[in-house]
Amino acid sequence: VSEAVALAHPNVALSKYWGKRDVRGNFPAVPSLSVTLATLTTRTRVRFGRSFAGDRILLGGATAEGTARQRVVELLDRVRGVAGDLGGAEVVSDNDFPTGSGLASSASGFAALALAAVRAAGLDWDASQVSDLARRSSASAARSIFGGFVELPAGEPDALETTRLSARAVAPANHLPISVLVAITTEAAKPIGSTEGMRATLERSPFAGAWLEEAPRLHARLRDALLARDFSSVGCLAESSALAMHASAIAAGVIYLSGATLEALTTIRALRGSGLAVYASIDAGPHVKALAQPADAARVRAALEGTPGVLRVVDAGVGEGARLVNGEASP
Ligand code: 2P0
Repeated sequence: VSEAVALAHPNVALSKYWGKRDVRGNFPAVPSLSVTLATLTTRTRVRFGRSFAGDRILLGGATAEGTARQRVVELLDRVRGVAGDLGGAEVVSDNDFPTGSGLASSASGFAALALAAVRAAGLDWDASQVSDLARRSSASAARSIFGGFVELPAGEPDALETTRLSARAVAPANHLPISVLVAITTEAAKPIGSTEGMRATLERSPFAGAWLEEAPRLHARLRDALLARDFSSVGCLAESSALAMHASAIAAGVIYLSGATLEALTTIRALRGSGLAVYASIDAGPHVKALAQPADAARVRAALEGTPGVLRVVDAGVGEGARLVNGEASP
């Protein structure tokens, strides 16, 4: 039996990925740039054993079934396809935050799973290879392999499906101090998964074309602002990216926003109207992420905690990429 345990955090995209080039191979149609969070953690243990009867997958204490199980088994099969006969796997994965509600648990989940599976299989892959493996399961997971500010380019599958597409670090965590205040508005899982929401947006939204044109432009400007350490421009462009993504999705009937989401958005925009540099980001769920400078974080947090429909606020800084526990080196 060989095993490895990995930790990974979610990330929040400043410039959003929304839309696949082609469902085959899971290649994003637009580039994205994210911050990896310092809190909210997935911990995943993978064991391979020739005596194991099949794969046993425990997510959050419950045996995974259906699509959730299938997505994990597909990743394990890719690893087995390279490493050879490893036998069955036992996967035990837990989050210290709500799963499947737009808190990017698939990002931290598949990042931790990819790293733990690769190492348990004895493969000596670098972070870029682990990131490509994670992307095939969940594109945002490719970014959680790295810490700090991370970019995932758009990509195109080739006929043989051997094209690699990995995220890469753009700047370290200390490049631009940012507090990400996550206003949690529900504990429930989201009604429309990201894959389905993206597909519906590209197929049905009258604004799909506008999104696909605008997203790379916002991304390039945001990347420049980040490299220039221009916090206000980064925040402003991040809010524009989130609003453009949701505008295109809403027009296709894909609505992740709730009343509480709009209340929190209103709070952030009112704070900004009073002179505070704070900006909003929203992913495929009803939570709102406020982007602030650390000196302003307490004020933003208090305002969000006083907002109707906000259950609690998690203050996350910029953190590390996926890593092994048990004293082993990171990829
Ligand atoms: C992102 N999201 O850039 C965007 C913004 C949600 C909104 O990536 O289908 O779980 O597994 O590749 O990565 C969430 O979708 O999608 C996501 P799949 P994923 O963070």
